[in-house]
Amino acid sequence: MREKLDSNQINAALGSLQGWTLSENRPAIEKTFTFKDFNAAFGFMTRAALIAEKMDHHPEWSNVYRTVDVVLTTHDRDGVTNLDIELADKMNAIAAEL
Ligand code: H2B
Repeated sequence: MREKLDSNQINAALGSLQGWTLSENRPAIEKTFTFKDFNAAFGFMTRAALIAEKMDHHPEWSNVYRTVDVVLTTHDRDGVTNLDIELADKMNAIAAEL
C-alpha cells in the first residue's frame, strides 16, 4: 500500500477522484473543499482526522472559515502512494455527506 506511484498511475487515480489535482511543486495531490459554513468545514475535518489517525496517514491541511485546503503526500516515500489515493477518496465521501 505504500508503493510510490508513477505519474501515469497518479493520473489514472485522479481520473476517478473528483476535484483532486497534482500539486505543482511537490509530489502530492491537493483539493480545496468548500462547505456550507464553518460548522460543516470543521465537521469534515473532525471526521477526516479520525480516519487519518486510523490509517496512520495524515493530511497537510488548513482551514479558513468554510474552506479546507488539503494536501496529501507520503512523506516516508517522498511521493504519492495508494494511501494518499485512499484517504482522498474517503475525504470525498465524508464531504459528500455534509
Ligand atoms: N502521514 C503521511 N501523510 N505520510 C507519511 O509518510 C506518514 C504519515 N508516516 N503519518 C507515518 C505517519 C509515520 O511517520 C508513522 C511512524 O507511521
